[in-house]
Amino acid sequence: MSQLKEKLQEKIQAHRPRITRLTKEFGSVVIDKVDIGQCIGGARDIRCLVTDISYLDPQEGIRFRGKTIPETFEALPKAAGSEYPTVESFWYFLLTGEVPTPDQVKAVEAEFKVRQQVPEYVYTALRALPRDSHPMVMLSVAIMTMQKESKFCGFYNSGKFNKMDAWEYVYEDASDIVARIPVVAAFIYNLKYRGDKQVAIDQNLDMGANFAHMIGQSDQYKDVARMYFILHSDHESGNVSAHTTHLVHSALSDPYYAYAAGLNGLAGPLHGLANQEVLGWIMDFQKKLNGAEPTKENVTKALWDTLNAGQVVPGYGHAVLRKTDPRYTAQREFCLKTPGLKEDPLFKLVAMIFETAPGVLTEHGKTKNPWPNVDAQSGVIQWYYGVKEWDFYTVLFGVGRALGCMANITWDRGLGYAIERPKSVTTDMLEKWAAEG
Ligand code: NMX
Ligand code: MLT
Repeated sequence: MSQLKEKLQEKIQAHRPRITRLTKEFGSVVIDKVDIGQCIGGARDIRCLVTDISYLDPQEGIRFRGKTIPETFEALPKAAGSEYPTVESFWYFLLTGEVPTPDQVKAVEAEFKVRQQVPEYVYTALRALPRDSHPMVMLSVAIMTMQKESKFCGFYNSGKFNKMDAWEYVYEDASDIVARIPVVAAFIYNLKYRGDKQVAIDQNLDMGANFAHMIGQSDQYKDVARMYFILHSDHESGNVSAHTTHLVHSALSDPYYAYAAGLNGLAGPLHGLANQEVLGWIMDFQKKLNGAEPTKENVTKALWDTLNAGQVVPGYGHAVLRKTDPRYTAQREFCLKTPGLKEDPLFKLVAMIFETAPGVLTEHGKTKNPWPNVDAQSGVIQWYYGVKEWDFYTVLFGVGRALGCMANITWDRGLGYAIERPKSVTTDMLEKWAAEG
C-alpha cells in the first residue's frame, strides 16, 4: 500500500465513528428548511450535502481543507525552482487534509508516473471521432473509454464486494484518472490543434510541468498549469460537476462513469464552459471595435447590448459567492506580477470589464452577485501564453476538477454515503401548500 493510501486509510477509519454517531444519535436534528422558491429555483442554498474537502463561504470564497487559496499556496511544498506547489502535493493535501512533507510529495509523483500511462485504445478512440468534435466531448469519451480499466467495477463483480473496503478500489481508479487526465488532455490538444503532433511524457517532470511540456509550452507555463489545476479543483459539493460526479457514484457507478458524467455537466455554458464564453465575448467585442481603443464607455455599451439581448455576461455572477471570486483574484495577481502579461491588451481589457461590469450588472438589477467568478480571468492567461484555442479552456478546467471530484468520491465510499435520492413533488402539491400558507 502506498504511503498516501495508508495515510488515507488511517484518516477514513478515524472519521467513520463521527458519521456513525451523527447518523445514529443526531439523525433527526434539523439543519435547514425548504421553501417553494428553492424547490423551483435549483435547490439554491439548501444544506443537504456533506464534504470535508472544501467549503465555500459566500463572502470569503473557497477554503480547501480549511485553508484559503493564499494559505494553501503558502503551506504546500513547492515544485523545484517555483513558488507554486506541485499538483501532486495538492492531491495529497485534498485527500488527507495534511500538508505533505517533500518526501511524501515525491512518493505521490512516483506513483503518478506509474499510473499515468494511458492505454493505446483511448487514443484510437479519440482519433476515430470527427476532428471538429468539441474537446469536452473528446475528454468525456476518453474517460468513458477507460471504464474497462475500473478496479472498483472489478471489485464489485468479484463476488467479494463489501462496503468497508470499497473505498480502496475507488482510490485506485481516482488516482489513475487524476494521473492520466492531463496526459489525455495534452493528446486532445495536440490532436485537434497541432496536427496530431504528439509529445511523449517526460518522466522527470511533475504533473503541471509535464502538461506544459506535452502541449509544447514554455517553462513559464509550468506554473500556469500548476496554478490553474489547483485553483479549479474543488468548489464544495453543490456545483454541477462535483454534484453530478457524487450523484452518479452514489449508485455505485465506478469513478469513470461518474467523472464522465461530471465532465458533461462542466461542459454547460452556465458552468465550466463560461471560460470559453468569456473569450468569445471579448473577441466579438474587439471585432465590433474595429481597431478602436476599448474605453469604459464602449465596454459599458457592449455589456448593455449583451444584457438587452437577454444573454448573461459570462464570467460574472455566482450561485453561492457574493463577492469577487478569490480564484479570480489569484489569477489577476498572477497577471499583475508577470512582466508582459500585465501590459497585455487583453489583460487590460479584462481589467476594464472588472471595473465596469459590476456597476452595470447592479444597475441591471437581476443578478444577486455582480462580481467576477473564476472564468472571467482564466482565458486571458491561456491566451497570453499562446493557448488561443478557447474551446479547449473547459478541458483545462476538467483536468483540475478531477482532483476535487475524485477526492470527494473516495471519501464518499470511505464513509459509506448512501445512494442520493431526493424527493420530488408536483405543481398541484406546491399550489396546495401555497394556498395553505
Ligand atoms: N449576466 C446577466 N444576468 C445574470 C448574470 C450575469 N452574469 N448572472 C445572473 N444573472 C441573472 C440570472 O440569469 C437570473 O435571471 P432570471 O431571473 O431572468 O432567470 C437572475 O440574474 C438571478 O440569478 P442569480 O440568482 O444571481 O444567479 P444563479 O444562482 O441563478 O446563477 C450563474 C448563477 C453563475 C449561473 C449566473 O450568475 C450566470 O449565468 N453567470 C454567467 C455564466 C457564468 O459565468 N458561469 C460560470 C460560473 C462559475 N463556473 O465556472 O461554473
Ligand atoms: C465551480 O467552480 O464549480 C463554479 O464556481 C460553480 C459553482 O461553484 O457553483
